Amino acid sequence: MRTFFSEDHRLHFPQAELSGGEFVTPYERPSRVEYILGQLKERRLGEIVAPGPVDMGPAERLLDAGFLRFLETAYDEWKAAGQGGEVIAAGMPTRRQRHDRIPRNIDGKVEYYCHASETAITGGTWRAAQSSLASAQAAQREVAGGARGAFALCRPPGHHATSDQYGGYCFINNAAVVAEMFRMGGARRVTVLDVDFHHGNGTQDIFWRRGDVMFASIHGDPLDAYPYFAGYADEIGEGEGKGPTSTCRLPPGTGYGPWAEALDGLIARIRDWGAEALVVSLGVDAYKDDPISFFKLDSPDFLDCGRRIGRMGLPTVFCMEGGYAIEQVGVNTVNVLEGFEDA
Ligand code: SP5
Ligand code: ZN
Repeated sequence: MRTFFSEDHRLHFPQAELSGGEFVTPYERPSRVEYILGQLKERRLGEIVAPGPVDMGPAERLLDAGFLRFLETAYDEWKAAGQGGEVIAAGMPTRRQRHDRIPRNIDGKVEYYCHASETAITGGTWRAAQSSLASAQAAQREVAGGARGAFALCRPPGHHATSDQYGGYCFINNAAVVAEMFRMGGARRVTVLDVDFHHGNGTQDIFWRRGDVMFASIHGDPLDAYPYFAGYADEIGEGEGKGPTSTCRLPPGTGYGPWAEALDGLIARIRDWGAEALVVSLGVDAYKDDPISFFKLDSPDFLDCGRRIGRMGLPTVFCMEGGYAIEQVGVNTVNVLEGFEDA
């Protein structure tokens, strides 16, 4: 299968992530990509292609216009206000505060549009996020054109970004835009299957009231894991969206046995529901040595995971999400893709 990838991801590299009360080098860093590219080349998975220009049309259909405009201008406004560092939210609208007023002040706007302050915006973030989306879109076009699968090596990732908030290292929800593009292309039902360790709160939120896009996820129990305030069993969608949302939370220390059982459960639901296209939010932070996660998958397990996804027989776009055990992120990612191709 072919990989779509843009070097412009490098434009997003904040110096700081607030973690454990300290500023650390962000876990989500450019070198992650080098390990993935290394494995793709070594194992000859297929051609690596630069995407064409981003098409903001589908993103504008799905996401909030003010939010997109904010992402584009936040860093310049921050600088214009005389602030020297990277854009970091110091607070967020909380319980019983107003969510219906967008501040004029840049600090206020940042707080309004952010849901997790570990994520900083820099001068290159917007262009990097657009290049990440461009890769996802090129992969979607490849599959819509008849390929069985394609890999979007997206960076920054996307699944925590909602229609109007960034956070969790994510700015534009690539997987959600790909799902929307499959719909625009005529697929009647599309599933986003999220195997990243973290619950894809952004994707779930975007399709909350939609009956045509199903969100399915296996993730660390939000009682114990980020994003903490989403990913519980009673989150099943609303209105026309009530039903297809199907997620599974698992406790600290979960190994591949129960994880694969959960995956099979979701796969059965996706089949019964009648998805015609599949978008995989491919995070490999379920890996046993991931520094910010607590599942215990080993590298060969990712091959098996890929085979199970491949046996679904659906046209599939893989969008890269998380995975922070840097030296293994390439092996684990390409294992999923190779397993998919084997099936
Ligand atoms: C795409 C993705 O995988 N996003 C994950 C965002 C996780 N954000 C919270 C990270 C918390 C890191 N702090 C760990 C402290 C270790 N002692
Ligand atoms: Zn993750």
